[in-house]
Amino acid sequence: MSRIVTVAAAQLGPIQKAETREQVVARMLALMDEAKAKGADLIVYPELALTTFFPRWYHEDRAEADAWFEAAMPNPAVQPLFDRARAHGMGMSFGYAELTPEGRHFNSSILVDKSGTIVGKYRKIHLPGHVEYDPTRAHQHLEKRYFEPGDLGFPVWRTMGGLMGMCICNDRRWPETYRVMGLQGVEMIVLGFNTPSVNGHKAKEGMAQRLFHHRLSVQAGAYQNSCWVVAVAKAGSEDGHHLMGGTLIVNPDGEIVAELEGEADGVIVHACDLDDTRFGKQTIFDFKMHRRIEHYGPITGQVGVVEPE
Ligand code: CDV
Repeated sequence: MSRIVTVAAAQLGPIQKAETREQVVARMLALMDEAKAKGADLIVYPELALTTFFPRWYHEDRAEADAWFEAAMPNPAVQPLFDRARAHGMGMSFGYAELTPEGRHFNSSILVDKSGTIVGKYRKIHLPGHVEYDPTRAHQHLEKRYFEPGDLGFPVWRTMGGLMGMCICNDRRWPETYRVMGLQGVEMIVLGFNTPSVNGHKAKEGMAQRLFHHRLSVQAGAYQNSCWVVAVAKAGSEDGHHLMGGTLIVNPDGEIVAELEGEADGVIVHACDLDDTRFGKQTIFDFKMHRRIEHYGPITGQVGVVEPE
């Protein structure tokens, strides 16, 4: 048997501060058309796809940052994405900054089915960075200032013929992210990222090592939970701040089956057979057979390290 989801990982090149939602959506539509021509039935865009990666900019008045947020989804600026995806019979996922009616702020992503209905929402749980301006850093990373941690857990949705999950950027580095979805049988995880090509704390950790850690995290998550992972970058220089690329698709054996070269807008497409997840889930990672939860208490019982006496 096979259950194919032909997925397009749609990388966005840099988005400058001055670019409007409408300009970005026009680029996303061009990628969607390219994905359709290549046979895709699901397209995945990056984290915070509609704007520049604004958490690098410090606003003393927190409310000023609300200009980067979407108060409704869909809204007039993004409606063309929903309309085109439905016309193409294509599912879609993208990240955006969410401002709720209650005034709460999240770094969110949505999953839209082929009829144009939002079937899933995820709010980023592992927020990197800091709250206050930090002069010791090469660049600011103020996600902890502008967002609160996600409050929806790591859900998995039965849609588009499979079991689909989402996470966002820094979440991909944490094994708990994948395992919580793995325990719901996830078959494909889609995620977007904005990863500065230099570590703000460690200048000598350059792009090669950053890309290595990215691949390592995603490949391990895919293999250890026997699922597909689609990881999509926003890349290139945004107003002088460089983001690495590394858009890729990983199979349930943890192998990279497609990877995009370069830092511009671009699409890679791969026919992912969701039934390829079965072998790993039924053998070495048959959780019911092999997990030993009596020894996993510290995973949920403590946050930091507790060293022995
Ligand atoms: N947007 C992110 O979450 N970026 C982080 C960086 C700051 C390390 C990442 O994990 O890629």
